[in-house]
Amino acid sequence: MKSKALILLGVTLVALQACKNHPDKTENNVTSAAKVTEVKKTYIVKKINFPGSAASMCRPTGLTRSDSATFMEGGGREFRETVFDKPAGVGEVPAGMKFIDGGEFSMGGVNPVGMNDGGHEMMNDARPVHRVALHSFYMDATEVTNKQFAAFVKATGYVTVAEQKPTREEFPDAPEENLVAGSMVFIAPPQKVPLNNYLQWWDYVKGADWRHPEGPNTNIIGKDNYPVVQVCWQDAAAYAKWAGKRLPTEAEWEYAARGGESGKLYAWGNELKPGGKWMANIFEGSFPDKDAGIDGFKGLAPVKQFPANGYGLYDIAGNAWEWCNDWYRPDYYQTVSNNKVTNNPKGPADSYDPDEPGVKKKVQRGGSFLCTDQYCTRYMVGTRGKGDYRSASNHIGFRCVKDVAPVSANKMASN
Ligand SMILES: [Ca+2]
Repeated sequence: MKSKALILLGVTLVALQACKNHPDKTENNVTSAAKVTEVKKTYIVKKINFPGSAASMCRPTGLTRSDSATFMEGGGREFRETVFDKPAGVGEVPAGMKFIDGGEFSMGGVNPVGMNDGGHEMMNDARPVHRVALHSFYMDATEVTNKQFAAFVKATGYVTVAEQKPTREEFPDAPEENLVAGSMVFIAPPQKVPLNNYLQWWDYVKGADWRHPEGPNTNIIGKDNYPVVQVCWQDAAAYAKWAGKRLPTEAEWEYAARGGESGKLYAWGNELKPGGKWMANIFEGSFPDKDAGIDGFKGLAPVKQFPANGYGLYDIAGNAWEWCNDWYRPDYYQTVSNNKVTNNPKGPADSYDPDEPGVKKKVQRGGSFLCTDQYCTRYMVGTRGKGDYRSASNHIGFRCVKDVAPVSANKMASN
C-alpha cells in the first residue's frame, strides 16, 4: 500500500497498495503466459514427479499437470499436517467470537502463477513455508462492523486518523493545500485501462472517513452490519484495546483462516468455486473498470453473506482486508524458516518494504472485494498484504482476537 506521504507531497491521484503488491522482481520481464509456458516446458523436460503423500495432500483438484508442477515448485511439498493441541477447555467463549484450538501448522503460501485462478504474482514473501506453533485463542467471527466501531467512538470520543488533518510534523515537505483530512477511495475508471498504474483507480478524497467511506457525499446509514473501513492500523489497535481484545498476529490470522485444513489454497479447500459456488466477495468482470458482481456483490458486502470456514469465521477471504499486529518485511519467513518450529511468532522487530523503504507497514491479510486473478489473488489463504500503519482505504478493515484465560477445572467445557 502506498502511504499518504506521496499524495501529500503533491501527487493528485494516489493509490494505496490495495490488492497489488509490487510485482516480484523475477516476474518483471516475464508475462503470465510466458511463465506458464516455461513451467510446462520444465515439467515436460525434467519430468517432475509429485512426491507421494505430500502431493496427495497438497495437489489442488481441478488443475492440469503443468499447473500442479507450478504448485509443487512453489512450495506445496513443504506443507505438513496440522497437529492440534488437546483442548484443556475452551472457557467461556466471548460473544461474537470463536474458539481457535492451538496447534502446530505449516504457514505460508505457494507460488500460484499458472494455476487455475492463480493470477500472475509469485508471492515470494509468503515463502519458505515453515512450521509454527500457537497457543489457543478466540477470534471475532466477523470483521468489526460499523455498528461495533460506532459504539467504540461513542464511548471514547475517538477520532480516526483519516478524520484528522495531516500535520506538518508528519509531512514536512507537503504543500499546505494538500494537508487536508481525507483517505484513499477506489474509483473505477470509465473504461478499461492498462494495469501498470494503479493511480488510475485510487484517489485521495478529502472528507473520506469511516462514516463516509467513499467520500463526503457517501455515508453508512443502514449499513450497521457492514465491515467498518477507512480505519488505519492505529485506529484498529485502539478499538481492540477498548474492546479488551487485540489484533491478531499474522500467524494467528493464518492459522485461524485455514479453518483446521492443512496446506490448502483457500480457507475452504483447493478450488476457488467448489461446485460452482462463490465462497467470498471478490471481483469479477473487468478490473478495474467494471465490477460485474457475479458473486452477488459489487463493492463491499455486509458480513456473513458467504459460508464460514471450518472455525466458523466469516469473510476471512475477500470483502475487506484485515490488519494484523505484525510489522511487514518480505524476508521475515526466511528468518524463521530454519527453526524446527517457531512458537507464537510476533513478526519482525521493524518494518521494511523495498517498494517504499521509508514507510512503516503492518501486515494485512485476506484480500478484498477488489481481488481478482486479473490483478491480485490475495484471497488465497497463505498470501500476504501490507500497508502503511497510518493509512486507510475503503477496502481495509479488521477483526480482533483475545487470549484464552486459564480455566478452572470445574468450568471446563466439554468441547
Ligand atoms: Ca464481489
